[in-house]
Amino acid sequence: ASSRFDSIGTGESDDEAAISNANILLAETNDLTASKIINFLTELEHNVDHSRDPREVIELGQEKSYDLFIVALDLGGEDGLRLCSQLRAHDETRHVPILLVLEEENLSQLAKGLDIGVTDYLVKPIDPNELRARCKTQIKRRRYHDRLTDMLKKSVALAYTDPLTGVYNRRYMNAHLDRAIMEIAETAKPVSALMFDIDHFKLVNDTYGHASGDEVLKILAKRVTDAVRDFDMLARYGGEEFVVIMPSASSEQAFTVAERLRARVGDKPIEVPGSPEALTITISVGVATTSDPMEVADSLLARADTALYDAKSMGRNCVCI
Ligand code: GH3
Ligand code: MG
Ligand code: MG
Ligand code: MG
Repeated sequence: ASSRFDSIGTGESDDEAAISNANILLAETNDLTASKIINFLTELEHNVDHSRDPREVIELGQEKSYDLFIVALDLGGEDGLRLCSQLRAHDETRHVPILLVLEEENLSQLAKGLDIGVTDYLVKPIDPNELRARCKTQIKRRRYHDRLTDMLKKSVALAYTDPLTGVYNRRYMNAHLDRAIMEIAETAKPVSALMFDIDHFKLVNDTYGHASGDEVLKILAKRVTDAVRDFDMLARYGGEEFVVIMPSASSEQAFTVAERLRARVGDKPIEVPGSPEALTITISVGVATTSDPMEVADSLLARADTALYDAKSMGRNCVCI
């Protein structure tokens, strides 16, 4: 792409490449200005959508993820600043930078625009190099903002989920279970906990490698997630031990679910990359139930663990209460 950039006199093709492919939405009713901007930005390898209608711009902004809006102050009788403030009012477009395009004689409107949240501006007639520079700055800011948001989301997720399987982690599950048990005081409905552990999992690792073992854990977590109710919570309790918290579930109901999980896991062999044949994995499950709002999570889990131990002693691939 460097030859194209050379044609407009920039010597920074590496840097340019890093910010190509931006999604830009142009709101402009002046066809000449619009085609100039579109041609120029397309040559810089950006994707440009064009609209002459503020309502359509708002709609597009909801549907598609844009890196930049370029908005003309004068939209053929409609007010570009009004559009800008609407873009700022919607969650999907709130943080997308806006470049305002205006005539020199309207520069007095700029202060109002900046108040509304316009990020930068261009004065007509548009100078291509200025357009390039200002777009580049805004797109860079946008990408930086996206990266920060991404990092923040990831660190928040890390606080309550297990990175390998994506299910809740032990700490979060414990707090959730304490809350669920306290709610028994109001609901008068029992809370059950299932604890399960993969049978002879060490053998999977020893035979097919740790990476295959990880894959089994992921697929197992997915199977179990699909098999429980939306308000049941699956958490990774330890290495290959998981817990399901079931609010409003009696001992019998929990046992039925445990049997269903055991069957779901064991009935269908798991295809694992790196292993020649699909692996049949079984689990042993311990079930414990409480109707006492004063019981603590650790005590209920200890009872589930004891039941799990019984299931192992009974020969595995079974459920104990
Ligand atoms: P049992 O039927 O008594 O549960 O036998 P087991 O082999 O499953 O039990 P054991 O506790 O002896 O071994 C558990 C194994 O789980 C040992 C450990 O290497 C493996 N494991 C724990 N966490 C992970 C993990 O994150 N990934 C992989 N691949 N293996 C793990
Ligand atoms: Mg074990
Ligand atoms: Mg095990
Ligand atoms: Mg174990």
